[in-house]
Amino acid sequence: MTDRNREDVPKAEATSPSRRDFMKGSVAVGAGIVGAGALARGEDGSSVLGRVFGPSAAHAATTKGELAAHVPPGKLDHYYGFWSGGQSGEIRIMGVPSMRELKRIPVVGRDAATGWGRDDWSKELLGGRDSGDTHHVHLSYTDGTYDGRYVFVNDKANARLARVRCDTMEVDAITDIPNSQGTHGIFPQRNKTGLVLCNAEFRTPQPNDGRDLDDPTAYGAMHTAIDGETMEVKWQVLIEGNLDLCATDYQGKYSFATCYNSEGGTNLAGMMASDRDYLYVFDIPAIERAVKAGKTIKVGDGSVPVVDARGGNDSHVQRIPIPKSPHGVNIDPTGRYAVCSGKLSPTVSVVAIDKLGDVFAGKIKPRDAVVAEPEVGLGPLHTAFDGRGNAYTSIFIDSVVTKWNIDKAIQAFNDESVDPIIQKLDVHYQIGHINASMSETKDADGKWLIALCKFSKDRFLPVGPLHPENDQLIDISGEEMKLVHDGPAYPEPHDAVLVRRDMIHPSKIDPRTGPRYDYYNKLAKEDGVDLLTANKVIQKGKGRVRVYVVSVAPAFVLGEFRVKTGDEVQVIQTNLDGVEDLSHGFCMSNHDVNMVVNPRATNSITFTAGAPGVYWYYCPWFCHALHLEMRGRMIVEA
Ligand code: K7E
Ligand code: CUA
Repeated sequence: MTDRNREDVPKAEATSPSRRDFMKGSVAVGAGIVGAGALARGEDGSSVLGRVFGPSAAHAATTKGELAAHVPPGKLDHYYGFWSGGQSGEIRIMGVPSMRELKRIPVVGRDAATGWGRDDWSKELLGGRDSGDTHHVHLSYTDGTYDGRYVFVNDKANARLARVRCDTMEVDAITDIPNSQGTHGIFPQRNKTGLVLCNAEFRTPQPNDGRDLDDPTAYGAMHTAIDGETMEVKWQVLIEGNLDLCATDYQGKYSFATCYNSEGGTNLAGMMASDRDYLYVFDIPAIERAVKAGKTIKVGDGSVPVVDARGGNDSHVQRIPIPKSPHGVNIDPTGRYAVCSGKLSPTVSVVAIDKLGDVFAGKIKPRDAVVAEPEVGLGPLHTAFDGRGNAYTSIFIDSVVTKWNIDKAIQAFNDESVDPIIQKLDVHYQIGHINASMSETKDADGKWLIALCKFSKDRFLPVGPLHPENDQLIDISGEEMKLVHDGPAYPEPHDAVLVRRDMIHPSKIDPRTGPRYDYYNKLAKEDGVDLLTANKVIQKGKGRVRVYVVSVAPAFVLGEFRVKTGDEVQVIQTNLDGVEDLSHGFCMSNHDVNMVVNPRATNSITFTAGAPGVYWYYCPWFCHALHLEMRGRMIVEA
């Protein structure tokens, strides 16, 4: 096989002011092969629903190759689904296949229910920025599969990486990423809890200190490595193009980034000008050698070593040409292939990872690492895998999922008589991300697929101009994909992973470990109190007061406390109930103060005491038959 640089990739041509029409037009012009009419239509989700919502136990095969999505009352799901929450700044935990929403984890936004973003500890973590945009959730790995320790998620809005502990399902670290805007794709290394790689989607002046304002050719973007254990930024690689989705191999050697704007354009037409963009391949050991040898530059405050890899292929970075404006990059469960979705090309490009050594060594051209390029439909975005050699690509413009076979696609690259496409299934509508059970691990099990659709249109009761998203569940256990469930979601999940339930071990009461308790133990030490017994008011001077309170259902042990009007009051509450599901909380009437305190947890919140008078504080979480009686008085003196 020689160079397969195909010339059949279309030129961008604006045919309509609407973005979707625009994309469709631009892709169809040159490709002219895959039209909506050629697609398999008429999959009837409702008939499948009728069959699977029988009395059978969850997950049991009903008939050959068919799974039950109905989880009867009292039965548990077989998978944890971790969904990003987009503009809500959350992570959501779903039960799969029931699609029951089990929990929302506030990450980078405020949450009125729990007080996240308002209580002292979370405010400390958030550093004053309490909105965000979470897109990509990935769990930490050991030996190519989930190790059940952490969940990582990006905040695109504020260039941050957050980490959630899997025992408490609470955020324990948030790292600001320097020299970056639009932190988008992230992926942890898969051989061990090592680095988490983070892509900056937006090119900016480097450093962004007022220089090069009107010279976009001088802009660049960072591929950043953060230590998944310490959450420290270790190094960055500066690249000329933008960096979109991210992936890692299974060995800890390479990380990947798609680039949809190799042109360096600052407007739509400029970003779509070329027929080819790139998959960037980063050689992590080579980058780390350069960092160690001091072959780095200073950008900004110079606190992070930066390898400058702009301009051309070298020992740190290789650029694999991919048609056109690629978006997703996903690694198959064998670890052999990186699948890049063309977005503005109707193709996905399959890159053989075992050829990358020869690419870096200069023995073959970068493009020679592409071993297949099947046409999957208009607007391919992301790909999932079933562990049986099949791939499932989300097709945004056509609103379908295309199932195709990887080996056949490789054969078809040299033999046009081979058709790798197995099935196209309608989804509703405009699918973005897609993922399959355990798809991102070596344990991909090919049972369930979730399709995160960006538009729900007519699928649910109308609820005003802001529609729910539609997260659809698809059974992929058999030859044919079968749609089994529509799941309305509050905007806007971007990505999700489905994790076998035996891999996650949440604690039922707070283990009282980690940085939250470093924070509270420090305060207690300073005041000479024990958090588990302290019920007292401590004057800190300058109008500052700390109030320690312990709660045991159904009472605050401290039934009243006195402060002066205008005092800065910090209430530090510890819940002594070590009973599963027995959360208390603290709400101060008419003070905009409300937080949860989970079993055996400590939490605190700070506010300014209002005008002189009596204010009742109460426990807002239903905890006991005498829950309503769980209250006390703050007496504010003049
Ligand atoms: Cu919505 Cu992964 Cu941010 Cu694709 S991204 S669709
Ligand atoms: Cu404690 Cu309600």
